[in-house]
Amino acid sequence: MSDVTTKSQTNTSQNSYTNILTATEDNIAIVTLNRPKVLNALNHELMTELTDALAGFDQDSAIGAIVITGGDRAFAAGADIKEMSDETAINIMLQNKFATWDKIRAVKKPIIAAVSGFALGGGCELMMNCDIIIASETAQFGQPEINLGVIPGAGGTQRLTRIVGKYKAMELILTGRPVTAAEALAMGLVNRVLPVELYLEEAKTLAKQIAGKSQVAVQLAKEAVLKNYDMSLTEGLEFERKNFYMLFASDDQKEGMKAFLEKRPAKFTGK
Ligand code: DAK
Repeated sequence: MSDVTTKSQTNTSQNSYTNILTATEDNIAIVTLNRPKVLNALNHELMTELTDALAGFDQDSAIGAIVITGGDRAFAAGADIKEMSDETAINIMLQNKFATWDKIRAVKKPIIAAVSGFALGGGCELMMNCDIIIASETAQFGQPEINLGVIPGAGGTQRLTRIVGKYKAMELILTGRPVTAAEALAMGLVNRVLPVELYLEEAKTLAKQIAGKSQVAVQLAKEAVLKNYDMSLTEGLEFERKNFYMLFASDDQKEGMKAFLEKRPAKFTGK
């Protein structure tokens, strides 16, 4: 065993991304969602950059694990409502821009989410695509899509139900109520909760620990765990997505998203 302690060095990559930051530190990669003015709302450009960066690190033999994080105020407050609000059911289905999200599932290396502040809607779903979740005490989690007149569309109805069970998932998805980090820990939605000044370091430490293992074993272990977890998920995801797209034919989706953007309560008609 070496008696020389090497200090971690963070290398921030020079790349053309505008909505994320990427860096490497020892044998891990760190991807930071970076649209702080809109609480890291996940627009298509950000998702394209994120999945491109993840695919790159997945191919990079020097990297053993990936950390995805946001800012202390927000991991991500969901998909970009402004970008979605005027979509039509047919357009959203034909263009299928949301298909980018599927690429996260293809990442073979372990992904650790370091989550602080808002992890809502697509933000919570992005987090649930990760393999281990470290939260700050200020984190809050939820699926508020119902308040916009839609439903979760990136796996929330399927993954959240598998993680926390039917009754908790129903409550969160049907009411849109966010839960605190402490509640999330109690329901098994996160691995552990730390003070805000420590959560990211903890995630990096864990990532380095995993990156130090046999990479082939780590990848096959991840694949095996997901295989078990994944059974019959595909059908559920397809069903959920069709219903998500179909809701863009409703008045309530138009009203819900418009009301959000106008900062007023929505008036739903059930049509
Ligand atoms: N989209 C766009 N802008 C957002 C946003 C979002 N999701 N969340 C926040 N912002 C913007 C706000 O509009 C505001 O912008 P300005 O007015 O300053 O220009 C800025 O971020 C700061 O937000 P607030 O002023 O609202 O900040 P507050 O602290 O008062 O409130 C909040 C924070 C997080 C409680 C609130 O912003 C909020 O409720 N945000 C919306 C949360 C939400 O409803 N999220 C779910 C969105 S729907 C799919 C994949 C993904 C999805 C669906 C399908 N497929 C693969 C098919 C995902 C859908 C969703 O996530």
